[in-house]
Amino acid sequence: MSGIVRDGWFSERDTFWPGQALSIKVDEILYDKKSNFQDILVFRSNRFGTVLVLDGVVQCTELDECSYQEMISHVPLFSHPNPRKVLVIGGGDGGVIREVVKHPEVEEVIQCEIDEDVIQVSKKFLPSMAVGYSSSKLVQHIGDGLAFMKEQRGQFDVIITDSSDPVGPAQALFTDDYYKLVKSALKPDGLACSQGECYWLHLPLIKDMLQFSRGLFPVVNYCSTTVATYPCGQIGFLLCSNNSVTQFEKPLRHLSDPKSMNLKWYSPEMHMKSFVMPQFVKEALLM
Ligand code: SPM
Repeated sequence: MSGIVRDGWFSERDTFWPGQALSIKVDEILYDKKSNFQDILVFRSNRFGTVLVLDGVVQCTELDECSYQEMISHVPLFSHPNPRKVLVIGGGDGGVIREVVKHPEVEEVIQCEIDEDVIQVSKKFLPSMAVGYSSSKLVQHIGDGLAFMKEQRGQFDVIITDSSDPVGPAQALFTDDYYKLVKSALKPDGLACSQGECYWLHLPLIKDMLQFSRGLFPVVNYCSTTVATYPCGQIGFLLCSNNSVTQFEKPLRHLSDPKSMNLKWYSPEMHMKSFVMPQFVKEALLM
């Protein structure tokens, strides 16, 4: 069972986090339709601003999206010495594109998003995220991320997979086969960052992903951020590099002027601290 709106409250109920549900008071439903791939719901909430929900699961809210979009983008980009060509798989709301194009080194961003309706809905209701879509650096493909990845070889400095959870359309993006494709789509010194789920809920899944990634890449790591409207308030990112000298925990380049990048969450300190894990996670993930 997925999220529902009842008596003016949205509840995020899902079998992926049994026995718990975040609820948000709905002030106005702005959009509620089924696309070819999923249910898309957008509502306005006094507490969190505009909220985007796919298949009953919160993807982003105006209040707390910064902690996710900035970390999934800037941790990998600041770990690369010269990220010129970037691929974003998913990220239909546009927030990751918004962050990636802030890097002057980035010359081209290719996005592959399966659901064009999410892009259109974001342009209409989430302009502060969709602003990235006006960048001249962006080349867009509408299609399946896995199929797109099969056609790429040794091209990208950085690949960011901004997916929903591994249920429905995004399931394939959490598999060994997908990471093999990521590896070969990267340049020999390229690196990747993917939505890496929550350690309170999905430790076995994260463990499995780390295990198969360690068999493919010389450098693998996991970092964490807090997102108030995600289950348990935590989500992680899986980082993999083809380059054996990559040290994800230490940003390679520093912001000359943090204000000019209009950052709300990311800083070099947040970058470094995001790799500090609780003891039970370190033990489970052999970090
Ligand atoms: N650009 C923002 C898209 C967000 N993609 C990740 C959404 C994850 C939502 N579920 C979190 C559940 C944690 N187990």
